[in-house]
Amino acid sequence: MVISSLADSLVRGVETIGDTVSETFFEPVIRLGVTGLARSGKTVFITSLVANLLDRGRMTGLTAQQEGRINAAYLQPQPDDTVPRFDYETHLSALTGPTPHWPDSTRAVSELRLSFKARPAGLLAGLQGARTVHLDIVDYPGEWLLDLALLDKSYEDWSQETLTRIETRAEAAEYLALVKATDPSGAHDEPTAQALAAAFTAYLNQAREAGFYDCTPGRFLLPGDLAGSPVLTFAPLVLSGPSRRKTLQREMERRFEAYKSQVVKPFFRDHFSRIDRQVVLVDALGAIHKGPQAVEDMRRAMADILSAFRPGRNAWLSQLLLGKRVERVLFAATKADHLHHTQHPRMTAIIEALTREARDRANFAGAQTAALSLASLRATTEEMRRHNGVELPCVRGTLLDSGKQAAFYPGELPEDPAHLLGPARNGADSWLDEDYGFMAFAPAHLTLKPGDGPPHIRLDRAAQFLIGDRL
Ligand SMILES: Nc1nc2c(ncn2[C@@H]2O[C@H](COP(=O)(O)OP(=O)(O)OP(=O)(O)O)[C@@H](O)[C@H]2O)c(=O)[nH]1
Ligand SMILES: [Mg+2]
Repeated sequence: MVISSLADSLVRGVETIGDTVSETFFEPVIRLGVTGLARSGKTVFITSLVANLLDRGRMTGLTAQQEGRINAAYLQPQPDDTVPRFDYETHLSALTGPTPHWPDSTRAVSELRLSFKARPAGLLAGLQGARTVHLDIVDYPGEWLLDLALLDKSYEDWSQETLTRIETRAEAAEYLALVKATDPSGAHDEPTAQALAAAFTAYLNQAREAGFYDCTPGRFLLPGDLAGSPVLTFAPLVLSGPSRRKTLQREMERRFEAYKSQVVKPFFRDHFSRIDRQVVLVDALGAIHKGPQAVEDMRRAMADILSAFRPGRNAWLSQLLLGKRVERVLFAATKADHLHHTQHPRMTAIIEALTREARDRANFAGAQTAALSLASLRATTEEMRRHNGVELPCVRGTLLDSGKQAAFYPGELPEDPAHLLGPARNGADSWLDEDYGFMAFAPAHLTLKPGDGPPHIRLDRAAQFLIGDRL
């Protein structure tokens, strides 16, 4: 334990020196992390952000663009040779091709480098010519941040906490029955371990479908090339004391520790520790549609995700970061094109309230935070429709299922976010006053003017907060 954290901080130390030297003498690099829970809109966000930074006609909210200081932007080979490249071209052609469709789910970390030639602002502008600034965008699943909490736990604590939490969930019934029939002090045999892990993974998948967000270990849902390996073949059991040699419990314990050291730690060391700016995407509308329990669960998951940005709580992580911290964190409610713009301020108030606790923590750690609602790719237009004598602010788009055009009114979000978050916290089963609809729209057919990126809502404001000060 001691040796490994020492080694980690050595690696980090060498890297820090490397970064500083190149930043001072050569070209500044901004590492932007993009995360969010599954389906929160990460891939669409990065694709549209990059397209709109390459063709900046719709980026007037980005000061450097408004001041005409960006001479050029272009894609470059990324610095990390072992991280998959973010497949920008494929995702863009899905969104903007002749038959527009949403990109496929992505299940791992990926990276893309975009470089700018920009003239500095203010006094330096007259003295210095254009300089190069690199933006390295790193896409990674938010579920991986939730795993940070595992580092402080023993297998025994984790088992007990997990089983208590899922006790009353219908989705867990099958798994819990299997646990009951399992003797952890029996001899380890692989088929039993595999059956347990498979049943636990099935529970996690169902729980996530049902709107629970506390679905860790994160890699069980997104195994990538670790699928089927021992490091993902463990599960929580009812334990009654320390493990003995060769038992199922001892082997599960060993694999849990291996998951921590060989899956969780490398992610924080190789990716998380190098991030300067972070955007956390939240599909708040999706959660509101699912109901109070999903909203409360999402609030908790956000607080947990954000504990990674207050590393003081975790000794291993603080040591790894050596005082380096994420400087800015943006919380963005995505898919705002599902709402008429008159409702956007309410959406933003909800995302602010939903992440309040988490934001207070990040502020405490010295990072600047902000919240906004955005649409990475606007798929709708707005219209007012008369219904039972009242004018309703609607959005119109192509329905994903049928391909038909439809106008849609999602329901009126409350002015005071507490009207949603209060019942959610108190365990309400359904919303009292409103039902919130959610409709999946297909991306619209686009004909872009030269110099314009895909249509969006407030993507330029997001970019300004995240990188504007460095351009
Ligand atoms: N209307 C609308 N829908 C969006 C927008 N962004 C994302 N979506 C919807 O959300 C879905 C998920 O978006 P992705 O960008 O693939 O989300 P992700 O976080 O990368 O998802 P995973 O890779 O599965 O974790 C898309 O398939 C769209 O249906 C948007 O700006 N507007
Ligand atoms: Mg994705």
